[in-house]
Amino acid sequence: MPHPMTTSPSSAARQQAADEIRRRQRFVLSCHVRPDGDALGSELAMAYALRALGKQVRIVNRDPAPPPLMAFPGVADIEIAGHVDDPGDAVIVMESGTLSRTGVTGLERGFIINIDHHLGNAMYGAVNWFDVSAAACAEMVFDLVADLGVTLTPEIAVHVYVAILTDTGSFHHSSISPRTFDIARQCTEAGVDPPAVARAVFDSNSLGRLKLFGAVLSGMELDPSERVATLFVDRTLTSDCGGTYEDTEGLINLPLTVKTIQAVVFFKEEGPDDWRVSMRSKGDVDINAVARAYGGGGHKNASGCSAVGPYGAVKQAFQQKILEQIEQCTASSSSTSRKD
Ligand SMILES: [Mn+2]
Repeated sequence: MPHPMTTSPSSAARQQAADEIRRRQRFVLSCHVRPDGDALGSELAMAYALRALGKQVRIVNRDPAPPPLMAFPGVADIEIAGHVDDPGDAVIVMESGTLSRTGVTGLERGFIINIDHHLGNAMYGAVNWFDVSAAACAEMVFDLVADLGVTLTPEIAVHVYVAILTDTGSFHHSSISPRTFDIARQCTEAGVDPPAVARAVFDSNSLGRLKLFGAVLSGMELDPSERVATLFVDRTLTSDCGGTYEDTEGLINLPLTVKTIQAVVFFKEEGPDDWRVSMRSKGDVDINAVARAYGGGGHKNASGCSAVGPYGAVKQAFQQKILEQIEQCTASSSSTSRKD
């Protein structure tokens, strides 16, 4: 969970990042595997700013962008590769807690500038600028672009805006600050059209994705107390709907829109009796504790792991462990605030 940091170490690192960028010419930018709106927006805002300064930039990601984000400037030109031979004069890694999270080898031979807002960043760079108070990594990039004296062009502004819009869950999460809206305002003044961006990001799904959402949600199971929702998908269901596993992105959040539901567990079949397990929760329900018990991890409200075994047994084990976490919260909140 984000918390305010003292400004001095962060601003010293920010200045160091700007200084190192000014004195270098050739850059490689990368981000975490399966890039999201913040990873791509941060990279592209940075890339446009560096090019405005006359520098050479390559963006190298292991995985392609989600289809709705392909519509934004420069996204289609990103190189998709698992290795770089030439790390240039500097590598700027954004949104990655560790360097291996990029899935790109060869970056480690470069001069690394690490820019991130996730708790627990491994500080793997020659420069490490890390600010957990930023609602999106792109808020940091926005500051860096200003430090470098680059004008906020429509291209830079749209990428910063998309990053903030997506990383805050459409202005839904606790990481939002007045500053988030101030940056969004400046992006809007620089030419961003918020309804057009929202249409492109949220209203550009394939029909297969919508049908898959319907099929998976139709199969949703609830425990008797209606606090834990269980979702299931396999390759057969996916292809019957004309979708892909990537199309299930974001689906896990929908059960949480029901008031009574406190947690969701989503099982994706990877192979026979082999499951990719994603979990989400509300408030103080710590599903990360459940993921850690299976060798996985993430955050308190969003975590994941792998599990093996017959579906019925795996499902029951997770449902029980999640209910235990919910009971723990209920017990601690009723002991501090008795209503009777
Ligand atoms: Mn982010």
